[in-house]
Amino acid sequence: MPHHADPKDSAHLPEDAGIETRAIHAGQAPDPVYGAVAPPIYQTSTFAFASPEQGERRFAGKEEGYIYTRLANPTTRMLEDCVASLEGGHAGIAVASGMGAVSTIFLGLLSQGDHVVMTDTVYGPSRLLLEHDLSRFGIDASFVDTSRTENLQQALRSETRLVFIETPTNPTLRLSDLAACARICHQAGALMVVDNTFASPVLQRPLERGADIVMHSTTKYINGHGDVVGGIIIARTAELHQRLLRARIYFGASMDPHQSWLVLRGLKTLPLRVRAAQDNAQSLARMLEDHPAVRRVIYPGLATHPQRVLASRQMEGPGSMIAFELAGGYEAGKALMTRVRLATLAVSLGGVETLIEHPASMTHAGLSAAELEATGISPALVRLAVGCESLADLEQDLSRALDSL
Ligand code: LCS
Repeated sequence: MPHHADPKDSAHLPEDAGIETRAIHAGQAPDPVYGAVAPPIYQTSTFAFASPEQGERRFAGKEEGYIYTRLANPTTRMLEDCVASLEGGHAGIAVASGMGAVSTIFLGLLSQGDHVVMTDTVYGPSRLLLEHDLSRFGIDASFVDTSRTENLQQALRSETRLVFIETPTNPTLRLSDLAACARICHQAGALMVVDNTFASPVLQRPLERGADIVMHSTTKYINGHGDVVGGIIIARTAELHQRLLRARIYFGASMDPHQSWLVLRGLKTLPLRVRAAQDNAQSLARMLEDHPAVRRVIYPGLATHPQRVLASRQMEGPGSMIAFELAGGYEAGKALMTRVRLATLAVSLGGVETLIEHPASMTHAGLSAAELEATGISPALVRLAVGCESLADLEQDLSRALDSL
């Protein structure tokens, strides 16, 4: 496997640098050519060799250095090193989208006859990929509510190679106990992968709790500005990293340098954005809970969330996703989504702008009626991805729309 050099060395960072410092500096140092403080965009598909011998040495993995952007690129490498530092992993692998991360993990680590256990409520397409696509390659999967560890234990088979956990789940905000799940996976000889998109490394670092691989849709909090799709995978060990890097290179879901640069730019303010949005969400969740038009609010920061204790044990905060059901069901939800003005009716999340959507007919529309019911995605459920606008404006927008129902 060809290697690449590390031109951006962040050795100037103290070992114990805080997460705000690492989000800004990890993997980056002033440009060695002109001293540019902002990371340069190495918008090139290929890299010149000084001699045929150098090309040969690089391909043979005997010399560090860049070869070709699908394999590795300096701008992308800065992003990979920065997120790997935030998650506490060996190294990062940036890919074209969050689904590119999910598929690269499966294609890189699974073979015909293998079995996967996945949290039943995940981002719809992550489940559908296993159910409808990887099943064609002889890979079997079970979908269970991993918030109860006994379900995970029971679902494991001798062929289970991988357990894929999403916590908090999209969109029902159910939590799985990461440390307990990791113990169960490892006893069974399975790898544990965690989709950490909803929490971000600011609020939850699964590798510290025993996960082997963590992944993100960087489209969400990591980039945070609603303007670029992307994904990243961080492995705990060099061995897993090499297997996943090979899958990225051969299946070809590499992130483009300009895309990497945009994500790197957004990443610098990740801790600030995550906390600002979370403060807004905490207040909005209470407001929703007190409103007569609302039947039920799901938010890990509310006393009514059944896993509030687990949330405070394994997360540094409840985040900024809220799910709620209106007393008037789907019809009332549709009216609400039409009447809000500041919150935008759109899928996605984790950006500075507040978005509202209907999971059963949008993000999770590919699931069958039975699957939706089993996973608690009722027709009445509305998902609110809280952004960083002024709290008073968000409160006014939501309460005006709710009062009109
Ligand atoms: N994992 C999670 C938890 C997600 O929420 C998403 C996208 C993905 C993976 C896939 O990432 P992508 O390929 O889109 O970058 N979630 C979306 C959502 O809830 N609304 O729109 C997209």
